[in-house]
Amino acid sequence: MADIGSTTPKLSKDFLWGFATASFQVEGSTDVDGRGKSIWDDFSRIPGKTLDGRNGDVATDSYRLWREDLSLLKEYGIKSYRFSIAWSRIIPLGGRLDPVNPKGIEFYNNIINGLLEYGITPFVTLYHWDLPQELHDRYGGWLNKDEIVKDFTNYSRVCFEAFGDRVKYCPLGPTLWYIQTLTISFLSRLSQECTEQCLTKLAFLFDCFSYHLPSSPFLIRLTMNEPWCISILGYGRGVFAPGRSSDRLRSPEGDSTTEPWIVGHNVILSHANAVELYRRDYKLLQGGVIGITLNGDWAMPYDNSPENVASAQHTLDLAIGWFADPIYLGYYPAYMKEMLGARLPMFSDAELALVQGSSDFYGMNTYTTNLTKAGGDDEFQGHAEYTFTRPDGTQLGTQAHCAWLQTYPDGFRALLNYLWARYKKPIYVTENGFAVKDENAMPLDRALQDSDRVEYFQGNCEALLAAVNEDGVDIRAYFPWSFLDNFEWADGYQTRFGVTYVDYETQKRYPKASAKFLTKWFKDNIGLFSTLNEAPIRKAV
Ligand code: PNW
Repeated sequence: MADIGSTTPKLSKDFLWGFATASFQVEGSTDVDGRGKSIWDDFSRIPGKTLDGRNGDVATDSYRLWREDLSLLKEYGIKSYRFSIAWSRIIPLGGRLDPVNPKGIEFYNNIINGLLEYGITPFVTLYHWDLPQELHDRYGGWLNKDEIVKDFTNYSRVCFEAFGDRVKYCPLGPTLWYIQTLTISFLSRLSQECTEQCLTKLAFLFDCFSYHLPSSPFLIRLTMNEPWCISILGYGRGVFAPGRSSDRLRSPEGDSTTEPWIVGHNVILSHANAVELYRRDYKLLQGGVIGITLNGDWAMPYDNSPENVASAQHTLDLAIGWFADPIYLGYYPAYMKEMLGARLPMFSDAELALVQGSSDFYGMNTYTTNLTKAGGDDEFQGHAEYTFTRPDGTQLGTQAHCAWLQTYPDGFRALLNYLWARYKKPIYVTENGFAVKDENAMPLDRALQDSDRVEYFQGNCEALLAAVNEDGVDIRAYFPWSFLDNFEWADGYQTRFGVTYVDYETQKRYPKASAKFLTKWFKDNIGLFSTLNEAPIRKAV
């Protein structure tokens, strides 16, 4: 039977997919070209903080090997690449009065221009955990609201200024850009009459237009990666930089009962201020979208007991609602207010006006599903305990190298549905991935046959397709974590998340079976049409 376009529903042709990385995990070259130190440089040097005492000095050497990396991305045929900018390469000392480093700007310009030449959309994260050490030393970094909000907003401005003009490169870009420029200069002459509302409407129109350009290579901006990890792992559990905690065996300083909540609040405000700046001064000219990305795994009650059912929602409130509720709905979750009382900082009315609506999409990093039981005193999990063992003793899925990760595609689909129903924003899956058990100890040829990772991605890709086509969830992007094996933070280099194997002796890259699987899957499952509704009826003949 000839098949002219299968009847199987596909993803829209605008669907973005690609691989993700983060600056500190891949770049290395930490002391060249004027880069300042970040909190991870110092933290990883404290004995006992990372597995085998490893650090990011070399990582995957991507600062030097960026051309090779871009060629491999092109070979993979991805549509978009998610990477992060190292704040301390752009402003080595971090602050608003500190000098900008042209070498840092040049490095990311090379990457952005290289991607655009290959027709790959840059998806940029401004902050993926590598705070300039100087800001931490000077005034306490994320703990100091007034300073950090201003410094993060300034750093964002430098990035919007330096990298945001690339919309001009899209095929219809020059025309679109010309029309925009003319309209804006006309309006600014009439600025008395032109209300903010009218400018916003106009920006929206341009945005719709540019969004629907065929694979328009505009920059997509993320302010922050995973505020829960920044706050809880950095200032509560003390296992990530800067390593603060009340546990004196772990850290000489810190207060896990108050600091994580202050840091989370300040991260939200810094994000919101950067977004406001972008929308006010850059969006009209640069187009594109801006948002935040949150980590959060699906939570399923261990059994039907009312307290365990409640614990699943408390887990979601803590992991996701803490940030998503204020940003998309305008308030902190009631459960958190009740649990934390006066320890949860409050937003002023003016702050809330900035925070609510400050993300154009829902940026979703997710890895697994936890079965939750009520109990325990862990505030950071919403007083819930997690397990992968069902009441009948079976495991939820395939175990990864990390204790916290098992495969469970139904949970991925359920979480997509939950987020769409609750926040009603298009979803960009900005991270999803699997570390194969003991991969680091395997000979190369076995490591390249990463069948557990293929199983993970196959399950989740099918779940994603079903969420789009059967459940009607608006999902616009999917970024497997990660392009390369890399520095897995406190777990050093033994945990490998890459779809590309990195030999750390030679820095040679080898595509794993999962890279080939994903490349083929997206080739087969991205359709020819913008939306399924617009597609002509396709029949199998
Ligand atoms: C994410 N957990 O972090 C990060 O964005 C990446 O940089 C990282 O490499 C990746 O996931 C894999 O770990 C997480 O403990 C770190 O649940 C820890 C957890 C979740 C996400």
